[in-house]
Amino acid sequence: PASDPDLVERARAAKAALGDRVFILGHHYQRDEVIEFADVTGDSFKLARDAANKPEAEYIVFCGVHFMAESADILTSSAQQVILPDLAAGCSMADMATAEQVAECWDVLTEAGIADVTVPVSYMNSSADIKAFTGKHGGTICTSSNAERALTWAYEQGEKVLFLPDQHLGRNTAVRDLGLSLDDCVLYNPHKPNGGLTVEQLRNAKMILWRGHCSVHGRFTIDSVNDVRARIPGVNVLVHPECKYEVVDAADLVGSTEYIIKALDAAEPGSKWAIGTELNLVRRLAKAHPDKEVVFLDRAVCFCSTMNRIDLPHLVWALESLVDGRVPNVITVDPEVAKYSKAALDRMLALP
Ligand code: CIZ
Ligand code: SF4
Repeated sequence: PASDPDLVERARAAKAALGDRVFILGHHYQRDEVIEFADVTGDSFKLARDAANKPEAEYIVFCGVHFMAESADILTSSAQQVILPDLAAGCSMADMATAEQVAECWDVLTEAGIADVTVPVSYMNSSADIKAFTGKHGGTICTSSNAERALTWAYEQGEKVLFLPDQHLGRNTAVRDLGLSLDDCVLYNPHKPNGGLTVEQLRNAKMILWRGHCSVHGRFTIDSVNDVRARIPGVNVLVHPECKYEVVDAADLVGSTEYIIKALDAAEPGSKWAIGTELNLVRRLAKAHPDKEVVFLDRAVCFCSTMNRIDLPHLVWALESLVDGRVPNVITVDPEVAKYSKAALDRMLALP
């Protein structure tokens, strides 16, 4: 549906009134009506770096989810304020690993005698608390673009990896890119005593996967892949590595959002693509490539509901508040947490 013309006008006016004082970031999974006002689009890490490269912007309006705004706050200067237009825009995956649960897990590993040979690797999609835990224990952050390099580095530092919080990205990278076997991986369930694992299992494992997943990418199944192949002969199935192992295995190509966007830019006219990632992005790609057939991998509609909380009314409210001299929904990370998170992020930036 078309955006309310009145709201579009108000967003334009507020943005123009703020000029260079505001910088609007739009994650790839945001609604079209929001992306229209973004100064830059990207994945969470690219956006955080873009914000850091805009020191003249006092206000960073982050159209994305909470952990992304935290990362932007960690990477930008203290003079910049990061604003999340709706505080309820969280991430179900990031919420699957709390600081308390991860501290308890580390105690379990310590008791099993393996903590000192285990390196934590945390996906960008995690809270600042989890990034800080990672930094404190000598680990690194990774994105879906550099997970292979991050894991390779981690296995040079220690024998085992504790991968947080996305089991699928961890398993897919360990098995497909590093050549570990599925049996080298164990799944740590934070809701069970000892993670639901025996000490023996923990000691034998090379990869300890946290039992978290993305509610959007986790929905794609082997049936979605088989179904689209039957429906569209010759289709290229391209999925995000947050999808389940068997889905990635059945796909033709796997990669991050930036990879998916580039793959379609490079694709031949007339080629056919079924994309397994968030629906706002897939619909925009379909629109941007009318010479190719671009479809969503599943028959069901599959938006990220928390991403979608940021809509034009919320953006207008945030911008108009700034025009009125109020700074709404500021995301600030505790300085101690920010320090250790930054250590983990810096380790990622230094990856070979
Ligand atoms: O699934 C997500 O939320 C992604 C791809 C986030 C990101 O890192 O941009
Ligand atoms: Fe979180 Fe998945 Fe939504 Fe990304 S798409 S913000 S990982 S729930």
